[in-house]
Amino acid sequence: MNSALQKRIEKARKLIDEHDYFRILTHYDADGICSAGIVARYLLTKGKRFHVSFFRNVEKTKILKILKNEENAIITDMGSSFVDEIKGNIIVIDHHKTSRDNDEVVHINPHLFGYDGATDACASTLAYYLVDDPTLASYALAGIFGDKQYLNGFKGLNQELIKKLSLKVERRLVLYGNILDAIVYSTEPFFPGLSGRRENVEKLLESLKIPSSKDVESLTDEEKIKIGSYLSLNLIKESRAPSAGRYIVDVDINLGGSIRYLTELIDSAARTDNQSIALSYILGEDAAFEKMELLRKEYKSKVIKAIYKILENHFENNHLIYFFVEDSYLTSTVATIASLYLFSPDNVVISLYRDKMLHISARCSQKIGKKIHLGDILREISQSLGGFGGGHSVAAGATVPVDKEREFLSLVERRIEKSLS
Ligand SMILES: [Mn+2]
Repeated sequence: MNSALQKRIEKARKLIDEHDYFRILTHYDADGICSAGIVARYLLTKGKRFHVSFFRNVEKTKILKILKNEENAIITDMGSSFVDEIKGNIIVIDHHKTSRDNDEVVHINPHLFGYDGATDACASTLAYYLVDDPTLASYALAGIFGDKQYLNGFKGLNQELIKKLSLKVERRLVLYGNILDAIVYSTEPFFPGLSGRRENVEKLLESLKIPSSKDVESLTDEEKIKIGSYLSLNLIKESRAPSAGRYIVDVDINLGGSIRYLTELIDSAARTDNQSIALSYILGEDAAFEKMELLRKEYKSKVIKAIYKILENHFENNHLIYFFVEDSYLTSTVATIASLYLFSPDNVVISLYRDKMLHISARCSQKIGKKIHLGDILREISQSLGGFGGGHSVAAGATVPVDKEREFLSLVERRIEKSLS
């Protein structure tokens, strides 16, 4: 880590040492929960008090109002976009693209120090460097996995963290627990015809002579190869993402259990509006684990239902695929899954949800992300239509007035077409 960033982090530690109570404001997703949880746990061990609030969107007006009434605050996984509008005893730990900075608060963002916040560090990585407590490492990793920063290898501060903790990055079958449930509830990868189709999975296991009561961890090597190759074949044959088959074995880290699985649990709590259950687990409440497992099944069932609908019903243009979802929490999850596992990596995938506003979540492959910056595109277009948005090169979001739907889509289509042809 470079010394300028190190200095900022020390400044943040000093600010924490000087005060007894902090209001913590964070984004609601896995990286948001983990970064806030890491910081909260740190405060707890130092005998300090805190109050955590989760935000679905960066609701600037609401956040500024809260900050006005707080002496000390820590904002994680957001905040950089309005950092020049705040001052006081505030620590901002964010990794979203920015060039804004402000000496009147402690602003920790990798973009200001020569790192790329899309690949080199997420909020949880930075929170970990702040607390430097190996017992909290699994949550830093869950944040990294949650923000998909393991794709194409760990880089920057993420890689440094893994080295510092001497962790072994392995490749494994990305299924967990009971083999039958593992396939039935799998969304990453999503197995067309098997995910959400219990009877089909039962038949498959029977034909492969694998007892459906077995746990993935207790399968013999031969059984693992049998089921693994069947499933990757299923992906190659049934999915339109030719590379989807390779995801059946993927990167994981074993640190008191699979980090990928822990990430799914925290993410499911986040997306069923049970952020506090995941937070309580990070704070040491072991019983929350089982609750998260139930929430995972509940959430995965919803996601799977939505995916079958999308496969039947989506709109397709040259480099753009878009579809609607019926639950606002599904918008970004389903966009990610569709981009990785359902459609060709030559497409930009856009997931839409309508209420009083149109909520947009866009994803593309790293390959396309080298030619276009979805965050910039969505920010510019949404702002021109009276909305807001932004994000990373390969993952972004926006919100525009619902009557601007057609205009929004045609502007995005034109921008993408222009950049990719
Ligand atoms: Mn994040």
